[in-house]
Amino acid sequence: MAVISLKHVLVAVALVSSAAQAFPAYGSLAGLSERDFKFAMSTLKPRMPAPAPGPLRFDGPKLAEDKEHPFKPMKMDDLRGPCPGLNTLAAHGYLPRNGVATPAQIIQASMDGFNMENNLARFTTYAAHLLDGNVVTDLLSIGAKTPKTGPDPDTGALVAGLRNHGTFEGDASVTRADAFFGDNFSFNETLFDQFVDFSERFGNGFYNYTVAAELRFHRVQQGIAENPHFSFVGFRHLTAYAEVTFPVNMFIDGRRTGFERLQLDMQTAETFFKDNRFPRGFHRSEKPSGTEGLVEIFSAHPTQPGRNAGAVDTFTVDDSLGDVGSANGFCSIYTGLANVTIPSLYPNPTGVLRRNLITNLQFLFDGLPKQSNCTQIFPFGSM
Ligand code: HEM
Ligand SMILES: *[C@@H]1O[C@H](CO)[C@@H](O)[C@H](O)[C@H]1NC(C)=O
Ligand SMILES: *[C@@H]1O[C@H](CO)[C@@H](O)[C@H](O)[C@H]1NC(C)=O
Ligand SMILES: *[C@@H]1O[C@H](CO)[C@@H](O)[C@H](O)[C@H]1NC(C)=O
Ligand SMILES: *[C@@H]1O[C@H](CO)[C@@H](O)[C@H](O)[C@H]1NC(C)=O
Ligand SMILES: CC(=O)N[C@H]1CO[C@H](CO)[C@@H](O)[C@@H]1O
Repeated sequence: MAVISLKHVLVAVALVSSAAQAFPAYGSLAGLSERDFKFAMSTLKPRMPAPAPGPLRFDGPKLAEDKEHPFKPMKMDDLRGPCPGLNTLAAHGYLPRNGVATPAQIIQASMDGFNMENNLARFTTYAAHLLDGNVVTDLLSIGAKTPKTGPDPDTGALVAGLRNHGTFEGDASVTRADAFFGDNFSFNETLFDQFVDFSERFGNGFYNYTVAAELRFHRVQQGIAENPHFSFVGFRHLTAYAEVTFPVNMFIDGRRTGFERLQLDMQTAETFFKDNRFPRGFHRSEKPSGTEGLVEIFSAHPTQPGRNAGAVDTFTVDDSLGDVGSANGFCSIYTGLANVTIPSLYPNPTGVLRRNLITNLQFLFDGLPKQSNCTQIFPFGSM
């Protein structure tokens, strides 16, 4: 008798707390149990995915911190994550300052603030949205408020947005430590000191493609030697190389020319990586920019995708989710995402979830580089 009433009390408490605890509109629906999914759908407002913005009309350099985009310090409830580019865009109001946005807003902001090239902005953003966003509400958070990255105990939601480890966010970042070491998204002073040291040794005090090649390779070697769970597979094999080109292509003032245009000074680097803001007077890139320099950075020290097997120095090659260095590099990464990783997050989608997954996968495919000629994959069928 006593046991039954205690059980009733617990059930009642659980009902009250889950009723009070609506599913967060930006929480990922990946991997939810059927029960949690039903609850989520009962509280969420589904939206048709907004169409992807096209290229900029004026695509030259432009003052980033203009009248409409002043820097403002974070408020208590603002969400920030591992990407210094997106954190900066939110701090200046190119993105909603709270850090929750639609994919269309993220693409537009990356173009407006940094002149990121349209296809790259689309491919990156839809990959992020499919991996970490809420595809039913069409919202993605660029990070999280609390350090917590696991599922929310009340709703099962993955609320960490881009801080979520192992989907987009990954190991071997140049200014953020691996998740294994505890803090996977914050600016890390020790690693930034290493960034400065490499820039002194290989770039005469500036960060450039030569420095990027050395530092990228070194961070991979560090991961293999120090992190028993070091993982460098599939999409991460691409983003790790793409991200080291961004500081040269998009953190340097677009009014520079010649050799100087490709040499990033340390004060500017620190303003973006640590303070997440545009330097005073900064002008965005002079032309739509993306992963220029990636091939020469990769070729300087080619690596293969793979992971440590639970102990340091046990790196084992695994190219089942793609390999940037292979003949069809970009397509192999796309195939890993569309054929394996994304369907594994959503094993049996139906209704509006399935519809929006199909739409976002189409947007992802449309964002592939124009010359890439990849075979499209339809893991959820077509509409
Ligand atoms: C288009 C949408 C974008 C998305 C979804 C995105 C997402 C991310 C994520 C999840 C990471 C963390 C990956 C990791 O290192 O573990 C990251 C890193 C990074 N992002 Fe972005 N990003 C975007 C645009 C940009 C832009 C426009 C810039 C620069 C102007 C930028 C610069 C960087 C840099 C430099 C890193 C590397 C940080 C490091 O290694 O310490 N991103 N981005
Ligand atoms: C910064 O990164 C280093 C190297 O990965 C790591 O040992 C250290 O614990 C990190 N520091 C903080 C404060 O997270
Ligand atoms: C990087 O800087 C070093 C030192 O100035 C220079 O020798 C090298 O050519 C630069 N690399 C690139 C790609 O600009
Ligand atoms: C996609 O995965 C299936 C197995 O789930 C496999 O049979 C097929 O060959 C894969 N397609 C591509 C293009 O890799
Ligand atoms: C694109 O791929 C198709 C089939 O995979 C092939 O027949 C065609 O020649 C390719 N086109 C280019 C421009 O590479
Ligand atoms: C795997 C993972 O998410 N690791 C960590 C990421 O960073 C946060 C904040 O320090 C940790 O709480 C997670 O355990």
